Amino acid sequence: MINIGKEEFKKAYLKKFLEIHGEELGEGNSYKKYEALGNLVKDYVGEKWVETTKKYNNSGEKQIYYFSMEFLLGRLLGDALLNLGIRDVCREALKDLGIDLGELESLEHDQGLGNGGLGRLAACFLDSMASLNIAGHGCGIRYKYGFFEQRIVDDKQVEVSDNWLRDGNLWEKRKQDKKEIVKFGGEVITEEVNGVMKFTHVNYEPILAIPYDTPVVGYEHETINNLRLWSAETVSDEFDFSSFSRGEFLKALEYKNSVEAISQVLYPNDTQYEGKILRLKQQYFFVSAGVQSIIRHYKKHGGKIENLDEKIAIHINDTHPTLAIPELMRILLDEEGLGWEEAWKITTGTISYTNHTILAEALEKWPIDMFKTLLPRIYMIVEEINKRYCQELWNKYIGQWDKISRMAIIADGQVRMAHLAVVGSHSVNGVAKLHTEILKKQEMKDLYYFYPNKFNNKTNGITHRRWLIKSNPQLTRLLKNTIGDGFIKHPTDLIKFEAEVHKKEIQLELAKIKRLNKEKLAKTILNTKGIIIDPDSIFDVQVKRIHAYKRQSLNCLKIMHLYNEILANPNKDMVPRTFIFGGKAAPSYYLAKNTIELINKIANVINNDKRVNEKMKVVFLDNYRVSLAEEIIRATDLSEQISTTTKEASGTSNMKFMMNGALTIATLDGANIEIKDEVGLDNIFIFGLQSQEVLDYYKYGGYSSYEYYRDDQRIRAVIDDLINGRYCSDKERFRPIYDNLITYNDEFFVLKDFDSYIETNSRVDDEFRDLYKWQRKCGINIAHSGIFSSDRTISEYATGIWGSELIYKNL
Ligand code: 26V
Repeated sequence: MINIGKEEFKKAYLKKFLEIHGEELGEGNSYKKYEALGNLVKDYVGEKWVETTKKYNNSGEKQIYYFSMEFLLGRLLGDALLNLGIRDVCREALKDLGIDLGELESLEHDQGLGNGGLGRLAACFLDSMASLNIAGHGCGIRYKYGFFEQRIVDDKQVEVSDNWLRDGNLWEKRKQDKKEIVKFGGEVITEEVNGVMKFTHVNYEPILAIPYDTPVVGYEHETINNLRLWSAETVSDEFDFSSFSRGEFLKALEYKNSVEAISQVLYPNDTQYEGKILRLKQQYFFVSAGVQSIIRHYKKHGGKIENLDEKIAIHINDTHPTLAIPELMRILLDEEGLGWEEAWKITTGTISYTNHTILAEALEKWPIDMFKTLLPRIYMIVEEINKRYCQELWNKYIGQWDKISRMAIIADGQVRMAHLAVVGSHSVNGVAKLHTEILKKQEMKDLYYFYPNKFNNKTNGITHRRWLIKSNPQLTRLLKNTIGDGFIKHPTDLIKFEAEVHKKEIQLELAKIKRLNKEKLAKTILNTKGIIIDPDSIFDVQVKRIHAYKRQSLNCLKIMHLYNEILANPNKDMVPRTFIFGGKAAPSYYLAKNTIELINKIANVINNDKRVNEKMKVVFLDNYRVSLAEEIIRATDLSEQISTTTKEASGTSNMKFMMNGALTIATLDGANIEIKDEVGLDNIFIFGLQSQEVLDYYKYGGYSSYEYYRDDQRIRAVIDDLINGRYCSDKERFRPIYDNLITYNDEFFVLKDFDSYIETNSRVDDEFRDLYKWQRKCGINIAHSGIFSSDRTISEYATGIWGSELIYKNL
């Protein structure tokens, strides 16, 4: 904890302002004020950062490296202040100077280097590792452009590049001296020297990898870990001026651009995605730089290669960093001179892997030719891994060629990254109970039966520091006043709140806090969208990536149906509702973009129909991102978690909503199941198909969406409304959604679940009328949300996967 009083802080701030801007603090220019504060905070962080690194170097404790292509950090200032323990002092000090801390915090550009759940999970994990004093560091790519910014123009999504570094990034530090070289292309010369095979990589293209380090501040400032993001540059930046006169200058520039392209942009998680060479380059680039720098550092501080797996753990976030396996093998074999068996034991002992989805389109596979040409030595190693593994398979499954080729790493002209990840690591985990079961019994069945001990479950979590303490200060205050502040360090202590939630005054207090947060969101909506919403209405929220399996379409049909009902019965007795959506569609995912347009068209029609406006409004919030999520989630009454059962590996926004006292309407999918188990069926609204029913439909068929259309007049009406011009004068506009639901038999069972969804929604309405009862349920959700803190998840990873004595001691 930093010990500093208000006056001292003021002085330090004014001094910092003068120092970095060369002028005294004056009126206006808030960004300069933000910069001064950020730099001051960085000073506080800096000393401890060096100290932590020194401590790690001397203690020899096991170092964990979390490799991920995505880190969706959001803004950093507020969290750093909170974890340093000076957010309140800072707020007061700035207030005296006429500055609003909230305003400065909001000037920071979100660090949006991630698509969604997977990238945000990586960010929550970094926060938890630092806060639990675990030596856990991130390794990824410093994309020049983050995930695109979404604008809504004429109701449609338009993508704008996210130039997040434009105004500088005060948190990062370029570490020129820690650069690495990554080698692409070329050939491998194989020769025998003194009876040992030697592999020499020649004629390759060297690329410079420059690390940028960002401090990860742990709660109470005891530990500051490191997030290292790599940027690609040409090996030599000096232009050969003689080439200028030879007319080759432009060529040189072109080359520079092609190299820098490697860390230029984050790939969106597209359904139509096909293996692109630039993505493979990105993967090898950061993984090779990361593994090389880990080993260099390890050896520099006296580490012995034979003990690597006792001292280092490398965790791969989905298959994207799987090349860490052959890269580590390459270093151990070619540079350290180990034999295959020993290298393999160390590699598998070091690496562990998390799977984040069962969606087939996300399983990465690379064409052999592309792989081999770009990474010739790595390909040889993967081939050898595959050969030895297939030999083992052969020993066990003699003659079962089909099975062996199904399980192989290289087959059908492709390299299967998920198989490589399972074979080359000692632990494979899913991210919620159902997901892990589906991995074991369906998606990776063969691999599971071959390696039963590798598979385990680690249900996801979220950092309660950002998602409760920082983003919902009023609720945090109430919790502190009623159950003390123990839950900050031990989030499962939130369970103590359960004893309070039956009290009327607590229920009223919860309602008051929610109302305040709703008013704030209503203001944001008015300012950004020009839509007036009623803070007394139910805020019914679905914010997440737009995808067919997440079924924003089901929510749309519900809203369209409600609209029909109110028009048919203007006196319908209901609680007014505001339907709020947010989320980005992958740029080439046509159906998802069509869904965004549908939501906006529905909003236009409904929000301009005075006959229904006292009862319903619809809002699509542009550019959903971490900072906007913080504002929305604390103001939500009803959290929509309505994916087709079996499809959402875990979900993490479900946990954030719960922790902020929203009730959940959900299918029994992903971590919704664990949430239901925690709070009990009385405190969550469950509907829809069960997982076995979905799996059976997929296996045996038997579902006809047309029959639901034909037999249910409510469904017929809303489906017809998609193509009769009701929401858009161009009647063909929403034909893709119509076709998906009717012509192509509704792959995600939207119509099948419609009835139970509508029925469950009317139960929501009934329950909401009783404020006390509703708030008691909200309170129970808050009380039970502690186990969904990523501190619990990270403790499980540390003890169950990364295991080391020092880690056990820390927990
Ligand atoms: C796949 C691809 C394919 C190629 C282009 C870029 C790209 C980027 C990401 C992905 C994988 C996405 C998997 C993912 O985000 N899964 C989500 O992980 C969350 C954290 O575990 C989990 O809560 C969500 O349920 C799950 O959908």
